[in-house]
Amino acid sequence: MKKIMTAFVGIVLVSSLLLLVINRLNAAKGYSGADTLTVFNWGDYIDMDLVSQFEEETGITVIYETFDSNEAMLTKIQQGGTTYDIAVPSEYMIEKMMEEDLLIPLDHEKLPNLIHIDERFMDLPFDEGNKYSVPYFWGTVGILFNPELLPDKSFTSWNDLWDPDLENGILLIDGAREVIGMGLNSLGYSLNDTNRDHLDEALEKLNTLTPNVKAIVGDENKLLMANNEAAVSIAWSGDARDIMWENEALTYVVPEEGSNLWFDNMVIPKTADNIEGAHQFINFMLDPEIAALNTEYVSYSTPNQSAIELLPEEMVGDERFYPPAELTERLEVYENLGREMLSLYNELFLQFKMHKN
Ligand code: N2P
Repeated sequence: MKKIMTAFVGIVLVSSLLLLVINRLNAAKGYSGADTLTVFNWGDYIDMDLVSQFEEETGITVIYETFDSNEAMLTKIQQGGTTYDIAVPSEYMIEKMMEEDLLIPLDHEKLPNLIHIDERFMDLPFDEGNKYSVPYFWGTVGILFNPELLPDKSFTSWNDLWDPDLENGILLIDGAREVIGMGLNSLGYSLNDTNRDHLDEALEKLNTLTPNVKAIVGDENKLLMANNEAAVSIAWSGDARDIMWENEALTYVVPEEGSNLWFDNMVIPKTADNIEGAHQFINFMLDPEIAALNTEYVSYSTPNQSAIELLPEEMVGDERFYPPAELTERLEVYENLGREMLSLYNELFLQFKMHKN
């Protein structure tokens, strides 16, 4: 018995010592004991080679999952079944998540690369002082179209989409704010309108667009447009940019009545298990060279000023995708309209989809 005890104590001692050494080594490399990191991001929104590079540099294994709307992302985080360490919501959703106490405050001391972000994208009203979120990409919503397939058409207004010649020709984004917003904007109302009559009017107007709607799509939008399978699509600017590299016939416009200006930021949700690793990941993505490579890959507009200096002029000098402040002034950022209003937007979008089918 004594022998067994001695052996047991010995094993405990040796393994504690080993653990101590491992921890020291890990600390020297700058990461905590947790060795996985779960990242929850929009589809097609990162260069996966950079994720591998992060894994190599830190020894952390990244579990990567995607979503296709802010609403879908929120539901998964609220359910709490997965330990998401990083998520990338848009501004109105960040505000809503803050309100619902779903986010962990960031430690700016662990994010030295924050200095590379253009001041224009810092300290925005949805998260003053960037307490909970840091910029990832930004952009607009507009009309992507193919002039070769539609030689006599031009698009300057949302109302141009109601042209009967476009029957079964338009792809829509699968997003409640985007589609209802388009209906509101086409009537001259705000994207943040909360007047029930205006919202009903927007739905009625959208219902009259259905003969022209070919499909309501997610990331397959890009493939369909690149392959000339549809002539027009409502698109986020970066997706439009991405397809335009592939199919040079296409072009992108932000309608004159206005549209949406959006900001997607990285956050650490309350579901996080590896807060230390999450900060490392955010700081890694903010590194100018990494941000530049990521921007080249996804084609969205980067808020990282130091990365912009590393990127080709044909990319960052294009005002359709890097609109100056004078142009963004007439655009609207989605506001967090509160639980009831956001459900109403979702409900109206659902009714529109049902009407379409
Ligand atoms: C990337 C989607 C970008 C999200 N496919 C726009 N907020």
